Amino acid sequence: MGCCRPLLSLPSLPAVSSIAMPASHPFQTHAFQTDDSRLLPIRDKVLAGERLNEADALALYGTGDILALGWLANWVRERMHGDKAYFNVNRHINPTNVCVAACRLCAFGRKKDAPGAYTMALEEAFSTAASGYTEAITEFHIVGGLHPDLPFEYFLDLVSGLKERFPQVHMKAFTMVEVAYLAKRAKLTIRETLEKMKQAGVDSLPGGGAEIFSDRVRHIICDHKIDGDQWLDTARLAHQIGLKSNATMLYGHIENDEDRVDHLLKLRALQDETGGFQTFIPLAFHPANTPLQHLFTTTGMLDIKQIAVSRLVLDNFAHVKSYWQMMTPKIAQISLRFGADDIDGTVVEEKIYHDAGATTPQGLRRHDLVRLIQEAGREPIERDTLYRPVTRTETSFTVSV
Ligand code: V47
Repeated sequence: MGCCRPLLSLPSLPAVSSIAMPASHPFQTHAFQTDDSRLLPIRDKVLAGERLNEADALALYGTGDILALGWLANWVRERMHGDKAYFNVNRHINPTNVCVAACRLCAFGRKKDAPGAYTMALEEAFSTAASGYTEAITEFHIVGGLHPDLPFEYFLDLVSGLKERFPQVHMKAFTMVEVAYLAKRAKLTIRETLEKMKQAGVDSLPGGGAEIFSDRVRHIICDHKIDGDQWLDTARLAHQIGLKSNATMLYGHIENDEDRVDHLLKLRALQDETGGFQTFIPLAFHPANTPLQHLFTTTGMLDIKQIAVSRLVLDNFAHVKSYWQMMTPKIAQISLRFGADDIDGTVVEEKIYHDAGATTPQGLRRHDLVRLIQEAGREPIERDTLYRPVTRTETSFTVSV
């Protein structure tokens, strides 16, 4: 690492392995080196298990020393998970793309009568759920547009109908944005809405719709969505009634480093309060076919940096996911050495990023995910949505509880 450049490497400190590696940390053994002096105090904090602050997070975003940043994030990742890298066998279901919101970031949503608009009848959603895969699915990931006419009962019947037909499958359904919209339409409180969803069979919530909490940016990229505080309030209520959720951040559009740090710190504060987030998933913006299509796509450097900074700042999140659909399988794989411990699942059918120009496959097979992880030198662990290990045969699976 850094063989040919002048190194600001720790004259006054003993070798990293002796100051910082607990005996129980047998993995990363090569020494930390950097040509960015701003990283030295941050390294000390990370190795001491101290929380990073706003200035630290900004310095991490500001560095070009991706290997030093990766060293730190990998150190934390290995301390938390050793060599384990998680994936799941899941299927995405998008029951409708009809959406009242018209967000500039989005290529998926359509007005009701626009070409390409669709809404699945319940039977169609049930048969979609059963199609496109051969290995037993452990999770349905269900998200869609904000449909102006579909009643709340449609969504409850969708989940209860799926539960009835696939009782072993975890229902990770509806973003905070959908929950808040359905509450408004059904004239219920958010808590009542979440409770009814839970009764119908929702087991946890995905992390979408968080975008970037900054009002300035949100007004431009997703003006008609709930604001950042409402997203956080909805997540808080979900956690309070016992539903775990994920959290996301959309980056690589018009936000700046301060916006990203603000977003991460707000998530960290809520996690301190509830402990209800399972995984953080940074989502790289895909501009094609959106009103923001003049923007560039993200670079590999930014994608990897985003994973590493997330791992270091979100010290109270158990998992950082490098979603292969969003990052590409190649970057997701490399991320497993830069802070990520999860690459998401088989997915089967993906619409949101493919409408926005993604060139990744629609789905990957279980053995593809295993290979990506193994070739990164990590140990593949199939998990369920709650990160319990899954053991499977050809046609069935068992979750270790
Ligand atoms: O909420 C929409 C984002 C999200 C674009 O919880 C876009 O396990 C990039 O949240 N370019 C949906 N991103 C996806 C999501 C997700 C995915 C995988 C796993 C989990 C999880 C959650 O996708 C949206 C929005 O933030 N999005 N349009 C776009 N053009």
